[in-house]
Amino acid sequence: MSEQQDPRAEILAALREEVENRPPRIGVIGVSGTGKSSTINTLFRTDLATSDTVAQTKEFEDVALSVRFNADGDTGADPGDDRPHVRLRVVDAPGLGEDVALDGAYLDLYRKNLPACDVVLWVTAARNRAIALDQMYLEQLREFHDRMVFGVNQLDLVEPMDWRPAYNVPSRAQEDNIKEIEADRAAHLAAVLGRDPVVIGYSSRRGYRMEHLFKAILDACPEDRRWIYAGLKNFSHLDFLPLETRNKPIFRATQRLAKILNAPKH
Ligand SMILES: Nc1nc2c(ncn2[C@@H]2O[C@H](COP(=O)(O)OP(=O)(O)O)[C@@H](O)[C@H]2O)c(=O)[nH]1
Ligand SMILES: [Mg+2]
Repeated sequence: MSEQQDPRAEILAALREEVENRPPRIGVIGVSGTGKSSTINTLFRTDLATSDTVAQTKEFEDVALSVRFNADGDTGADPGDDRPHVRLRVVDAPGLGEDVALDGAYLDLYRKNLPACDVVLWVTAARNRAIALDQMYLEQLREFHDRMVFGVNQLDLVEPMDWRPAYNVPSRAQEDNIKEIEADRAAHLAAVLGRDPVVIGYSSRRGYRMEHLFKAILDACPEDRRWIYAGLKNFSHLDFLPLETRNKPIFRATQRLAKILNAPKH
């Protein structure tokens, strides 16, 4: 069927136009140092400034991305190939709680910038159990509650800090603590939100559970804009793994085994 006769072509053109004019926009906010910029860098292979020591993000940084997901996890592919591109915008925010003198202005910036975001990811850090600061800020950002999902980052640092690098997963003991941490944060956040929040534990440094986080972000998009995100769903969990992990012999061997086991039987 030629493109002219195909009614789907017309619909696709309309969709394309809407995405061009108002691309999907994801806001990433939360307290300073939780790993907002790092999370964006891991999810989208961007190069936003992060810092081990002082607050680095001072302005809202609205980054236009053209993401090309790697279905096979191969980053060495020819950039001219025809894997699908997805356009979206990600907004990196300055962290709250950096200094009491800055919070008022930052909250104003949040209120100014967040209305343009379809989804807001609120990042917390797993080791920080003092959630009162987050609750206080959330009280002041009520109008955005319905589009928020919550990330608990830095799972690799959960006690007893015995991450299993060969498999890129937490130890059994960490796993138990992670469950408790997620349940605890969910309960404290629910008290402010008046509903059960979506809480996703992950590690941006390790590239662990980034695909869960990404799926939760897509699912949190308001109904009327959700279709715009449909094109973003064609990614593989391998897209979120750091190259370092993907290149580990044990990881490659596991991948090969999975391929053999999943191969169609004749
Ligand atoms: N161990 C660990 N450190 C992380 C993780 N994510 C971020 N960090 C570190 O946390 C610090 C603050 O990160 P940054 O992205 O600048 O935080 P932001 O202020 O929220 O943007 C940096 O030292 C990061 O390397 C993680 O998953 N695990
Ligand atoms: Mg930052």
